Amino acid sequence: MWWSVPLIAVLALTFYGCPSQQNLSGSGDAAQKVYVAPGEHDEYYGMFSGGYSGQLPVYGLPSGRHLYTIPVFTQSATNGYGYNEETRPMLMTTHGYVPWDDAHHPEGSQTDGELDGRWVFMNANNTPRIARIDLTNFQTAEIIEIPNSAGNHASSFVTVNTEYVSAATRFSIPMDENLENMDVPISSYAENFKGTISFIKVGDEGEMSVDFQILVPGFNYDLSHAGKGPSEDWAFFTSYNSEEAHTLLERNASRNDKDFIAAINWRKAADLVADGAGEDIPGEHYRNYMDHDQQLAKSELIETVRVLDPEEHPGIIYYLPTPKSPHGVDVDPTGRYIVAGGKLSSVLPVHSFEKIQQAIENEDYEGEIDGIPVLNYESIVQAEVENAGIGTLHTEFDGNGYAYTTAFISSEIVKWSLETFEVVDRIDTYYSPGHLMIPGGDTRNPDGKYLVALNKITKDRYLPTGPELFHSAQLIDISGDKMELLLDFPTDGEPHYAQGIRADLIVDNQIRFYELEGNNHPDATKTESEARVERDGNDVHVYMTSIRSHFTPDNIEGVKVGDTVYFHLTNIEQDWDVPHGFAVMGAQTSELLVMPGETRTLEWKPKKVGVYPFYCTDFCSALHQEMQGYVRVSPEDSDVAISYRTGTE
Ligand code: K7E
Ligand code: CUA
Repeated sequence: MWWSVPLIAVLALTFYGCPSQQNLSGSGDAAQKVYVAPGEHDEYYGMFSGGYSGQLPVYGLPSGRHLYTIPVFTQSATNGYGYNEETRPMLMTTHGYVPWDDAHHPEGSQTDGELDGRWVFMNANNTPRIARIDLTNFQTAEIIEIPNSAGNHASSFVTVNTEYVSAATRFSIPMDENLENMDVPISSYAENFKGTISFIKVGDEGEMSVDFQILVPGFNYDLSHAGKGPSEDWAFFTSYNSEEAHTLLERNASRNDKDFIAAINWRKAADLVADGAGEDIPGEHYRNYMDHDQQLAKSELIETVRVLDPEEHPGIIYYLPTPKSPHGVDVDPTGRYIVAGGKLSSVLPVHSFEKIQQAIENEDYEGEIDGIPVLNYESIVQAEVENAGIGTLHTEFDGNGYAYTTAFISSEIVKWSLETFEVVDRIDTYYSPGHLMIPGGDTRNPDGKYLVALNKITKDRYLPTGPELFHSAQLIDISGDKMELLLDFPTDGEPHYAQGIRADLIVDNQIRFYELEGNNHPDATKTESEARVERDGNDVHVYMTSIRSHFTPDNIEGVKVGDTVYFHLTNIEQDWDVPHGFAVMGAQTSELLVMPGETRTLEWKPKKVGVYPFYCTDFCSALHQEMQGYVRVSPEDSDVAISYRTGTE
């Protein structure tokens, strides 16, 4: 019970009212370093993945303030994302409407290898997808499904100028052009299961398209990072299960001493595809995007995908042998070193990009798998970092010549030198870190000031909340020789990775409200005089406006049991931070929360005769409680005609 020591220490200290003294040498000093006075702003936005919440919670750093949660792969009752008619298409997939996913790796867009504050990409692991989040309004702008993939884990990492976002299968699956041939025994894994590594092209406005996929052997592909500097035309993907086991992977996929990092020359592959190389195969997938003009999401179905077979295109992919079931793969700021997380390895292997190029040139291969040359380990490894902790997973960099690696089992962060490859410092974390984040820590130019450990196990860190606990994030000062723990705060959902983005890259581009004039939603109501209710068979459309502190109309009659009512609410305010909400009794979705200048639609099917109140859910003015109305619902065969009004008897 490795955690029992700190647990006992904490229980002992609790008596003295001082539960978290571990590693806090000067706690007054630490408090000073994270104190952001009321009314002052944080230095960084921390975009933490919400893991199985499917969302992207945003924290201020260094304070740890929870600023906002961006709904991405999961419906959000807070603002109606995925519930209202405008945003539902965002969650459309070839499996139908999928209102939940498991979010993993947020990654900021880059220009010239540095964060540029335009977008954050994030992958869905369960039903393979990549989202693009717009940082001008902190909303999900686009979600693309990844075909021929299962478990989109090695995702969504960007190339130096955001030319591409990557994706790779975690679970290999049967692949065949003919759907019937996908129905194979699981025991035929080794012959029938294949993996794909996908490159999703990002256009100037951010629009995503699956440009090509590279067919790879049926291993499990785990994580990725693109190169930079000398390696900027390359991307690296770890794999495990080179044993191609299909049951009890815990044992059966841990047999080989080494698995592989796939090194892909994406530039070369992209050039080949641009010249017409590869083959279009079936690969149905949805692309869902917000139409900015109409402020509503649209879906399009794409039927095929371009695939490159490495046997036919030598030079696009090489395997780098790497001990042993590696997890993370990280490229240092100079682009010279590729660090693998050796989750079952006693050393942390560091490959040299220069040596990789040399080995390719010399055809220094130790074998070949399905047309993919396997480079000689001894020829490409620069160093094996010793004593880097047990269960090493992920590495980030400070830009000052040091790397920081999380060790899950020994529950620590280990700092080591990129010159001597020796460990120079270590700090305990509470407990079992997975990812870690340094603002800009995976770019060409990290801000080596803070590090956040994203811990998987929380145990005794906070007041207990029953069996389920939030995860714990720990902010560590890395500006000096010794790491110092500053702050510890809970995070909503499991933070697999995060991005720290300098606030000044984002704040100046913020949208404060949508211009009513530019709202081209087909059901928008821009003035109260245009507000109306229309019957169309059994559908009733309510074209409604909101402004402090009333709805127009607020009395509606003529609705009947059996009708479907669509409330199209336009918030006609033109001011920052004045949303209005809308809820009606018996609605089977969430409320609407409508931003100024925006139109949102709630579907409602009243089941019983009666008079139903509706109200604004967001306390918008002193007279917010007065912001309400009624819908009269008559029997199915009633002859009450549609009528509506506000402020008249
Ligand atoms: Cu990036 Cu958490 Cu998805 Cu490692 S994985 S921890
Ligand atoms: Cu509008 Cu409360």
